[in-house]
Amino acid sequence: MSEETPHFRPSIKTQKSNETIERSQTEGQGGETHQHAPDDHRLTTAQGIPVSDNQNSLKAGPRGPTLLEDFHFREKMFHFDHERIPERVVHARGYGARGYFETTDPIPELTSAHLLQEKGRKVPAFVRFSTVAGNKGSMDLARDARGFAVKLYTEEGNWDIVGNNIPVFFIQDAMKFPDLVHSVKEAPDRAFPQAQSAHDNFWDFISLMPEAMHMIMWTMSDRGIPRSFRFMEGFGVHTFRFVNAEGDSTFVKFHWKPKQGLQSVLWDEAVKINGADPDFHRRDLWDAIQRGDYPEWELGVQVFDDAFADQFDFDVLDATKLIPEEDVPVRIIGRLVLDSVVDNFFAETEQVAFCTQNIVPGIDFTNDPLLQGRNFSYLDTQIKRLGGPNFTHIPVNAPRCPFAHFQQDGHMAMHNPAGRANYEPNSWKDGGPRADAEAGFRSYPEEISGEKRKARGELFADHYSQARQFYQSQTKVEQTHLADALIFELSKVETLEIRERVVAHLPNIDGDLAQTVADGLGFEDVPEAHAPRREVVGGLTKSDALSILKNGPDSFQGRKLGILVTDGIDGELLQSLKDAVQEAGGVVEIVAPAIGGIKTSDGKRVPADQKIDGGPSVLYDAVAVMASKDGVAKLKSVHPAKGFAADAFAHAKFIALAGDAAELFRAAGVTDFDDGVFELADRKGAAEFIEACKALRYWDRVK
Ligand code: HDD
Repeated sequence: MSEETPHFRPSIKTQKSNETIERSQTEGQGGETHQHAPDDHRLTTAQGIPVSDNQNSLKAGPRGPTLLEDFHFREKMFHFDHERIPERVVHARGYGARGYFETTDPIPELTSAHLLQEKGRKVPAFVRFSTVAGNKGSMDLARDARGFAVKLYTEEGNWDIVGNNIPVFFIQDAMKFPDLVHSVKEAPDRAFPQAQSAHDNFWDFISLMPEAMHMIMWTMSDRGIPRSFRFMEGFGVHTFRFVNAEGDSTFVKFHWKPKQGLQSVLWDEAVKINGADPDFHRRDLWDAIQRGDYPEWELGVQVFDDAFADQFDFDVLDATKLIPEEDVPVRIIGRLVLDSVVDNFFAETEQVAFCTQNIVPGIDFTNDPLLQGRNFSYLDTQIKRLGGPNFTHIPVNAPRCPFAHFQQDGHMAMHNPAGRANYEPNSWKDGGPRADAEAGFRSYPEEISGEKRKARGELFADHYSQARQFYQSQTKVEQTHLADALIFELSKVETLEIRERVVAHLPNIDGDLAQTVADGLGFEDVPEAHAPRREVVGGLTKSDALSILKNGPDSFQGRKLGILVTDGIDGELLQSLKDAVQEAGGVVEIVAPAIGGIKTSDGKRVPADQKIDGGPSVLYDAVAVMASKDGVAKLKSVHPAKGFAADAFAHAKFIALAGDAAELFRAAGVTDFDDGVFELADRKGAAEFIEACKALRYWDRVK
């Protein structure tokens, strides 16, 4: 047995890893933890002591026991054993990216926020998207709300807008948050189900919390299964305040509108994507940024005053209600662009600490009881996760503007005051910073009075009106998806009484919805409706802004075409299809029987991106199948190839067929080709097909 094991040096010459290495040497915004020079390959301990052997621990003889004095082994193991920090109690699964925010329409008349005073003012941003219920390793396509948390590093400190992709919430008072989260996460005895709401505990809680009904409409809609983080809206949810330089205040709600348009997947796709690529959303964001297709959102504000709030049918402090865009239009004031992936996931995405209470002068809170509770909770949770009060010293959390205070010491203190003064007032010459009554943050001096009571505002008791408005604002296709989702989820609920108690809320929302769900669950009748605590407000106008399909992209930009190919296909035709996709700003992935790719009829090799069983059609926005006579004969006996065809058709995708590809579809049971299926013959046909793909789905197929 040899005492010296030769060093293994991994090759790092893949294109992708080279890119990453270059970037991390030049940028390093968030992860300046590695202090050694890039060309220094000498392995050391964390104390900087050079290491002679990284394969063997120190032993008394080659077969002897390991010696305690092996400080290298001891340190390596000690550090490894402490690698994990507690995952977030909610929103554990998430993915972050860097970018910037730029003001496009300044609003000094509304707010004194420095960032929003001038057109073109730009600040760095960090955004983390997430699911809510699943743990850190869960799959991306769970049916769930998505977190949409934005940290803006402004010149007056960090401003966090910690929102979701849904503008309302399940509950009205933060008091109920632990109950909500306990109910949706795994049951304490069996530790399942994870990352899903389709179980008894969740629906038991919901059935007893009518205030959740509006949010339930949203999570059961296709908003709960977005196609990508890039194609979702974001919302600040609560009503906040703007305060201008004169001290005047207006109410404001924040909206992030994706330039890329809205898009979701179908539930059957979600289920299959979770198996085929559990990292679908994070991969999508990473790939888009890496190829320079930077996702962009507009920041919009709905601004309204006390007079509007007083005549509005609902309480603007109630986070289970939204303000329809038709009532108060969204004014676009800025844009958020994500143009850089992180250097290190842990340093940035895992350690980023969003806090709702991080606001800057010119912004203020309202008395929304959910927001008030959140302001307490977020700071609290950072201590637990990041280990102490100095989490603002971690680069991703540190302000990018000058800062100065008298806080000191504590675990991992990195910014330490110089000099003698660590208290105020003091009489020292360099006595440190002082408060600034003019420029400093001042709360809006709202007059408050009231009895000290555990209670809620009267209008909070309306639970169904906006749920109805949401449902009725959806297209027929979307209404069907929503009903199907409720049927799916409730079919996983084992306790009949819980199923019935949930369905008994639905007649208060929409009679047809109640009937469809009752039928889908095999009920003889719709259960008797729960008596609403407050009369449902009828006649609310339908709002197009609430539908995804009415806010689609009308472009194939940033979307993906999967092309299933075989040997012997027409190489020129393939190229014209690729060109058409590229022209539209989309991406192509080649799927083939083997990862080595195929040979076209003129003998050219085309490498594949996916082997057929790793590239099912659910991963793509549209598909093409190009197959020669021999090729299709082989494909017909490959189950995943038939699945590729059958799923693409069932999921209402636009499909292009070339050569003998139609035979694969017939073998997969698809015989009725409709107008969403294109015969691909030449360059013109390719362009026409991609033009049609802008609509993303051929919904007529599944009407
Ligand atoms: Fe929360 C994380 C969004 C209500 C307590 N929340 C968290 C994140 C998002 C939201 C996006 C992840 C941030 C990140 O990426 O690190 N939460 C919301 C929204 C809510 C909401 C839109 C309703 C409008 N949350 C809410 C309430 C409470 C919390 C009522 C407690 C009173 N949320 C937390 C938390 C988390 C969190 C426990 C877990 C990890 C963290 O804060 O940093 O404090």
